[in-house]
Amino acid sequence: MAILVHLPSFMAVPITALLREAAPDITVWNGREAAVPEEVEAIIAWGLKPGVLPAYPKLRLVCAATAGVDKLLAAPDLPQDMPVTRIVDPGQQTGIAHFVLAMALRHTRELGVYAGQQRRGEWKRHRGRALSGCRVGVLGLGEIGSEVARMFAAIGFPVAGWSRSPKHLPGVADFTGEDGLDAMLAQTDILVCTLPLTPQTDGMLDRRTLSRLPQGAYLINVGRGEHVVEADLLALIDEGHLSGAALDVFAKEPPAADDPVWTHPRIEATPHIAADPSYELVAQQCIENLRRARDGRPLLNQVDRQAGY
Ligand code: OXD
Repeated sequence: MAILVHLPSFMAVPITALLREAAPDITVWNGREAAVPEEVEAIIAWGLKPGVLPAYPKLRLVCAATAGVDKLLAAPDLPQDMPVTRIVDPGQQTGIAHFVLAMALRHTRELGVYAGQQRRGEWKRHRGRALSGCRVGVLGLGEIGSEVARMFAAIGFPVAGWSRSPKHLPGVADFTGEDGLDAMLAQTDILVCTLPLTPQTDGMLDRRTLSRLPQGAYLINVGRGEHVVEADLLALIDEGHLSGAALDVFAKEPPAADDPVWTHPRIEATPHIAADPSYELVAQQCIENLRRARDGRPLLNQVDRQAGY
């Protein structure tokens, strides 16, 4: 029984060590060079280039080391019946909600404006906006979006959420479907994207959608960069329709050196740091799922390949 860790080294090194410690009976290889292809039964990965999967004839399981599985599901040679699992980590959900809240409060309390003033030696007070008048709309009410919505509601923001089916979260107004999306956007001052990336949500935050937000609205994206049509977002900010955006994810990470997000005065860009999943949990879940797959038992956090998450 063997697991192949196929991840960038900053994740691969700790996860490999944790796997070895937790399951001395399982062989764990960090990187394809060392692995014996015929023995690999599970791969932990983030994305898979064409040609990787067919090299492992005994593969039973692909484990994402992350909450999002879009890069894995995009692998052209991922067999239709190959089980894929993802990470569901309450600690990561809380971390992402803290990050989103920090960005929202930075915006509502105009901390970016004060940082600029400090650099210019300028002492000028602005009237802040009451949280109760700042309406939040959360796109996607999965584990992460629900936690984000819950935290906003807990500190007094009016909160709405848009999801495939109504979630009935306390203190969160439900919106569903195309009409529901337009209705929610029309009453959203801070839009938070926590959606999974699927063919339906790819490019969803384009000029048409973002224009439905009221003048001065702000976007926080912790979903995927591909949700946002960046040129449309920047144009709407420059035209004054939107007040700015906090972007933690990008279609290309890192963005190209000449990407305007690096320097745009109304964009807060962070390098996909909202919150990582716990590496302990990644290792434990992969081991548990490999044992389950061998015994024919149901897997933990198996991805619905049709839905794409
Ligand atoms: C992700 C993650 O899916 O960090 O981006 O878990």
